Order: sequence, then structure tokens, then C-alpha cells
Amino acid sequence: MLKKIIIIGIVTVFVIVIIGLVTYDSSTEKISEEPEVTTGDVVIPTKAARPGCEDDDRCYIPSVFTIDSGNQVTWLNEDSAFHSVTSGFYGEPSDLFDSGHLDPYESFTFDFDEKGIYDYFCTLHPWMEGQVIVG
Ligand SMILES: [Cu+2]
Repeated sequence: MLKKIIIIGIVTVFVIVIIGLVTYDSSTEKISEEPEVTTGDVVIPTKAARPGCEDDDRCYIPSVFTIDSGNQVTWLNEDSAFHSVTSGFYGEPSDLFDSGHLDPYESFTFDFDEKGIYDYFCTLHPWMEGQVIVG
């Protein structure tokens, strides 16, 4: 009788360990399958919605981003406010690209195929300016 109980106990522990391993495996798989949306070449930092970030060029970080032609740039809004990434200058958009209003943690990607210096700004906060240099 005692032997039976010990065997049942061992089997039960064994089954629990296996179930634990299986669920652990599937949960880590799920995490790795999710697309990465938390990285950006250029980040819109917290508090960019308030004037002051332009004093040390930190409305977009980095405020000047250099790439080779044919590459893309991804902006990530890490602020809790809406922002945009819009080509040109405030009041003088160049109509090359416009992210529209980016929600917090939303990102925007644009392909730069031609060499040049591309200024951009935020339609909601005139003091927010950045530049992409395509070489
Ligand atoms: Cu903004």
C-alpha cells in the first residue's frame, strides 16, 4: 500500500514538472514571435511636448541622424503625448513625408532613396525640429 502511494506521488511530481516545462517553453516562444516595435533610430523623448527640448537639441534624439541612401529611418514616440514627423519646416511642410499624429509608442518609418539634407518638424509643437542627412 505504502509503495503504491510513493509511486503515485513520484508520478504526480513528474507530471507536474513536465507540464511546467511545456508551458514555460510555449510562453517563451510566444514572446519571441512578437514583432519588435520598441526600437527606433530616432526617439521622441518624454516632455518633448513642452518647450525647452530645443535648447539642447533633444526634441528628437538624435536631432541629426545620418544614413546612406537607400536606407530607412524609424521614429519612435516615447512620449505620452501625440507628435508627428513631418518633412520641411513649421508652416512650410515639404510634403515628402508626414507621419500624421503618432500615438504614444507608435512608430513611423520612411525610406530615403535620394541623397540630401531633410529637415523635419512636429506639426503639434513648433519648437520640435530634426534633420536626416542622407549621404
Ligand atoms: Cu510634438
